[in-house]
Amino acid sequence: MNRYVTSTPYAYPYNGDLRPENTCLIIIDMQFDFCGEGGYVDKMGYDIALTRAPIGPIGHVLETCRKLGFHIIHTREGHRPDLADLPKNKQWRSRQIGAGIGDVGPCGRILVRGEPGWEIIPELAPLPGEPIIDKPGKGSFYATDLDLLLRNLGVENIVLTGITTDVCVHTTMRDANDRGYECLLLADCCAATDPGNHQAALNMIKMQGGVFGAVADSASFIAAVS
Ligand code: C5J
Repeated sequence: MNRYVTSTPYAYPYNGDLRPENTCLIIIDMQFDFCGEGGYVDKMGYDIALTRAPIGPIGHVLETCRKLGFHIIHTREGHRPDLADLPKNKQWRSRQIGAGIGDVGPCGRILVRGEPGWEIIPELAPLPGEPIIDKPGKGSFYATDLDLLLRNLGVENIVLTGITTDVCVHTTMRDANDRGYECLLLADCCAATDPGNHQAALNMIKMQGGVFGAVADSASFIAAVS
C-alpha cells in the first residue's frame, strides 16, 4: 500500500514507499549549545526562543516514530577536547562574535564533546539503542559514519528535524539528497537564528520541483504514518 505525506512541492515520498523499515527520523543538534540558556547560540546574542520552538513538535514526531518502529538517529555538533578537529577559521570566526568554540562559557567549553553545553536537551534525550552521530562540521555526513549506518539499516527516506534550518539541517539535507536519499523536512520541527533565514531555507528546498526534497509540517507527517 502506498503512503504519502501531504507536503510541498509534491506528496512525499515520490514513490509512496513510506515504511518504518526504510525511513529514518534524524534529529539534528538539539543540544544546550543551540537552544539552552548560556549556550553557544545564546552567547552569540541570538534569541533562543526561536531555537527552542521546535522542541514540542519534535517531541510529538519522536514519540510517534518510536511507537511505530521508525529508525531514529540523533546528531551532535562538537569537537574533541584538544580541539584537534576544529578548523582554525571556524574557531576564529566564532571568537569574532564573542562565542569562541573551545572557550569557557556558562555551559562549559563551547561546542566541546563531554561539556554540559554539548549534551542533547533532556526533552529529546536519545533512548538506549538510538544511534548518536558526533560530527565536527555542519553536515551530518562529513567525517562521520552516518551513511554507513543508514545503508546498513536499509534506509531510503530521511525525515529531517532539528536546528538550525539554514545551517546544519540544510547542509545535511543537501548532502543526503546528493547521496540518493528521499528527504522530507518538517518545517515546525526546525528553526533558525533568524526567521527570514528559516523561511528562505524552506523556499530553497521547494524550487525546481523539490530540488532537495519536500517540506511538510509535523501534523501532516504524523497523520500520514499513524
Ligand atoms: C550552527 C547548527 N548553526 N547546528 N550549527 O552553527 O546548525
